[in-house]
Amino acid sequence: MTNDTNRRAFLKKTIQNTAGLSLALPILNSCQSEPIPSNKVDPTLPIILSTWNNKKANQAAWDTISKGGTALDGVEAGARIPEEDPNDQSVGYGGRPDRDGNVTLDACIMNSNGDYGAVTYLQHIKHPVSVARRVMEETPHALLSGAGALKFALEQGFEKENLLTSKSKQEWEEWKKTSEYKPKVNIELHDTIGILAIDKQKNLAGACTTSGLAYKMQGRIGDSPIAGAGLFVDNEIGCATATGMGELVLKSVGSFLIVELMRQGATPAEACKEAVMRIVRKQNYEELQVGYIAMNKSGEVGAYSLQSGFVYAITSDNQTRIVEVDSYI
Ligand code: SD4
Repeated sequence: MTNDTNRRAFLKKTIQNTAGLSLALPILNSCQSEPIPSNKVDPTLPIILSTWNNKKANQAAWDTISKGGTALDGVEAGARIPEEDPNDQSVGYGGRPDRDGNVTLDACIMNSNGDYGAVTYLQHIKHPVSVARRVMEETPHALLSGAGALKFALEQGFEKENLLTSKSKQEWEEWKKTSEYKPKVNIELHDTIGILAIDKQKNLAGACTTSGLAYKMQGRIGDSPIAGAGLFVDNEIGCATATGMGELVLKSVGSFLIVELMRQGATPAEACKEAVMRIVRKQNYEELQVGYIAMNKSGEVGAYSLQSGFVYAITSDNQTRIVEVDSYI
């Protein structure tokens, strides 16, 4: 056996032992894959996919892309909807604070060129997704955090606002009476938005924005603003995004894993399921939720979650449906 043959045999065996799905062989050819040409207009597009029941966000993304916007414009427009909704207590304005009463926001965005911009621990700015886009487009950096992110946002003309609504403040004050912290499946009323789009030119983009876990420790950052964890877009292959307990997603680099599994030939649904199964096999997930959604370059979509109760919103042909997602438990 040559060295190369040995390496291939080893890789094949290792992948089969760890993946649990029959997705192994195409990885051996991945170095030879050609970029898929992406300049033909496809009349069945755009398609918008987002976590949870984010119908209004999908509609905003659809409207933006239908009027000639790019997939990137669409996901930004979509993500801004829950960010400005005071009743959405997982995102932007109205988000639940950390245990010290600070509303701290995490967001990121990726375009079809593989560019990425993000903010973490951003306070006082209603639209972190738009600041993330400015980081991507206007700075030599990819991620700005805390005071620096706020300074940059203000320099860019974003307005400083109070994001703690009286409803979220009241709930936090109630919580402080016991200060018991135990994240639990779906009771956090997750509605963090991860939003993916493919436009008529078959270009992909994604965004993810959140106020993170309610009553988290001060300084805690979740998966949502981290490339490869809460979001990943590879315009040759597909895109994926996550919601739920960010620590589980961070430790398994879930969205990157999903895109790479799709590169190896998995469908979006198979890839999401395998990313959840990695958590099941390696982490302590009891009572915690993680949900993934994904879309490939052909506009095929899929999803899977750790626990039941996860839904996604899909918009195509100007119609939005809410779809219940299969789960491990
Ligand atoms: C986080 N993944 O900060 C986010 C929370 C979330 O719906 O998705 N909530 O861990």
